[in-house]
Amino acid sequence: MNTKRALLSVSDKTGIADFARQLHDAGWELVSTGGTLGVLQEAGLPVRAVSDLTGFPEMLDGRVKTLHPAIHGGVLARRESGHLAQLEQHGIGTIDLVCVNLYPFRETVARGAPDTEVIENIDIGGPAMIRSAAKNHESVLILVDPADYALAVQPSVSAADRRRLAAKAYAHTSAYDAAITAYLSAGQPPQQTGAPVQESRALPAELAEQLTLDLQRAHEVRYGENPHQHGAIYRWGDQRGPVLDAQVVAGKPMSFNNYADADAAWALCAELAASHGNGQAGQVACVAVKHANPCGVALGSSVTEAWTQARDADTLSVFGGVVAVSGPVDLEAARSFHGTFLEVLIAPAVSTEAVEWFAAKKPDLRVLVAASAQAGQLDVRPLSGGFAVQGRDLRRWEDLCPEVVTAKPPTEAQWQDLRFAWEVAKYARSNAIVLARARVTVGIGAGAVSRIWAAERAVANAGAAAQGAVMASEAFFPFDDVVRLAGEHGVAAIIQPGGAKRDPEVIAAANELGLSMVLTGSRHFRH
Ligand code: 93A
Repeated sequence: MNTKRALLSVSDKTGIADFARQLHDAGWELVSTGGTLGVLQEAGLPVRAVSDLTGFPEMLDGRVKTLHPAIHGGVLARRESGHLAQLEQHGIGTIDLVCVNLYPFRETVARGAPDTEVIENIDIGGPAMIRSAAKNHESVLILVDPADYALAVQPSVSAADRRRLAAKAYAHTSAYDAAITAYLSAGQPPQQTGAPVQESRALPAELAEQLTLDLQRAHEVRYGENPHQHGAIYRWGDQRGPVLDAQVVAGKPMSFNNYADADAAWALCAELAASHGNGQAGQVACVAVKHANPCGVALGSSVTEAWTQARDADTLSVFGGVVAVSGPVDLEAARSFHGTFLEVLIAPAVSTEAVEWFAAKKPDLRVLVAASAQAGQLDVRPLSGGFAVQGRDLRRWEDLCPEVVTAKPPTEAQWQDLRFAWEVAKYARSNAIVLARARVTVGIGAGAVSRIWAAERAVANAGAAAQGAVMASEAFFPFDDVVRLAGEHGVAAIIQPGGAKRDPEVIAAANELGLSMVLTGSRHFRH
């Protein structure tokens, strides 16, 4: 059998010498570009220079190293007589493994390097090799991630793994090109004046790399949001999710809307549980969701108490809702769901007796045991022909420095409620106003196109319960109207980001009405 040939050309040299040694021990011939060659030679490994294969030196300050038929022919040739004969005619040998990582373009941008240096860090030869090898993945192994080195030294690599590595390779080059596109689209770089660079919130490389095109069908659903729409649930790469991987222990199969709502309910429930002691100190969280918005949220001393309070917070909206609880559901807790029509219940655990009770008494209710998985870090919104992507809103209460701006500060109990209401407001669609008291929501206005309407909805839901409650707003008040409405209904304290032009008027209104107001400096739109 012919000796297998591996081409190694990496900017990040971590682990490359060890990997090359394993390849060498397994009988591979090693070929490398200048810098990588030096590292391998220093490690005492026999390695050939790319220039030895191409008959050309690296030229144009390294801009042309591997861009040559001796390299791309060796990678791209089909392993069949026609192509192999052509290689032979030109004295080209096959290349069976390509291990490349690219010039550090994003890192160069991130450290504020001058434009000429950034442009020089646009890798051309590397992506070309990655794309060639990935195209010919049936015959060539393509490695862009040191985590896959171990797989490559196995005696044989399955067709499925080769294809997965190829998909990963194209995801790698497309993320790289996306970063170049973003840089160039931002226009002319600023003159190098030494002025401080404004902090950039562009999607960083670590997150962009999660934008793999590796998608797998995770669940079938009967249809999409409506019966005349198609639908399916997909998994991104090898990510797991608490709802995506939840176990359905009772009830009907999950629908498209059930997945979306259960995910929304669980995300808020998990944040509240983490923020308020997760079952210790008697704090169990319950979140009822309708159409991705919370409609009743409570902390309680048990699942039963948290659930009954969340239910009673808005007995109309909870009908047909999706409920998440942060504590295990036993038979007694299960019985407390009697009498309310729900679509989905999700919990970290459900006892056998509870499952049997649900199966007998509420056969349609989908009962889910959440998988112990972190929620993903990316938040994606569809656009026609593409999508908008951002890091998830991971800002927690501990990350804030809330500032009291009124003469009257909140009481200790009101602080607790402000924290709770702020957490709920983060998970409600904008414009969102949340009223809460004793860590139970008493009125929620969400998804309103004007902030005053969100506030009107919230106080109308609350009725008499607005008296003495606290209010949270996920974004600032452009006018003092919401504060005046809150005052009229007896709201005692307000938390909001602040930062509006009319903040002085808004604060003056709060002082005039004897309310407390806390500014967080942090907006939480959820559109
Ligand atoms: O300047 S390039 O775009 N031209 C090339 O022909 C080429 N071939 C490999 N950059 C090229 N590379 C890149 O060089 C690889 O993607 C890798 O990042 C780097 C490895 O160079 P060295 O081994 O000299 O450190």
